[in-house]
Amino acid sequence: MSAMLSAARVWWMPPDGALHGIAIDRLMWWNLVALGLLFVAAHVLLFAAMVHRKKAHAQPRSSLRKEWIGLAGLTLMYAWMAISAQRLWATIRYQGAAPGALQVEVTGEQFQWYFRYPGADGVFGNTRPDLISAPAGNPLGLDRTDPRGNDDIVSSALVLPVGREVDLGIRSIDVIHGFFIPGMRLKQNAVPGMEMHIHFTPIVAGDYSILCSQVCGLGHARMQAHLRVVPAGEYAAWHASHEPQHTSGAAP
Ligand SMILES: [Cu+2]
Repeated sequence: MSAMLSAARVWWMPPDGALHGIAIDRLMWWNLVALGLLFVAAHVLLFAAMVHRKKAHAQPRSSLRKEWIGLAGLTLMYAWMAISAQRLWATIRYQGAAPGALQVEVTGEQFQWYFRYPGADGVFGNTRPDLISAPAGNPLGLDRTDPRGNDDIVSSALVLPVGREVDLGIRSIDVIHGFFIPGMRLKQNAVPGMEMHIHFTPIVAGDYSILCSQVCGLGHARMQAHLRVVPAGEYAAWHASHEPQHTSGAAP
């Protein structure tokens, strides 16, 4: 029933804003249609078997042939589901981002997301765990003695230009969080000690919710942020207007 309601788009995900999301939505829709039809067919067969049970006993050979046909059909269907899903996953996840993709570092912390952009040099500066201090204005532990990091921008909102590929490096500084943007069909765990990369291209300007999909503590439910997908000019102006992270009080 839920498969049929989903396939009819009565219950569906929020509108897709990412390029790769079109293929994900299409695959999910075909899977739900196939499962919905299978559900109906299974019940029709069950009912028919109850009604015609004596007749079936009288024709064992033809019934056996029908079973093999059904079994072969099911095998083909499940093989198609597995192969098409694996191929889609491979195209999205097994290839890295293009060299010109916009680099953004995402950091999860109980209970907030931080987004770091490199400055004009396009390079992130060093971070050091011993420098992490949110009260001092340095929640990511930026090393301000590193000249490459002087122009890094840290934001609590993710702002991206429409139509440009983005390479996100996802990290956590405490527990496992789940970086989740339903409107971009993106989900990736943030694991302490690792940097996981996912890439995507937002193609529809607008506002999208960013959630945490792993129960990460008492404030998990309020671990939310916003993604704003804006025209390229607006993004450039936003980036230029941001003060680089020079907070004299937090320098070592
Ligand atoms: Cu979390």
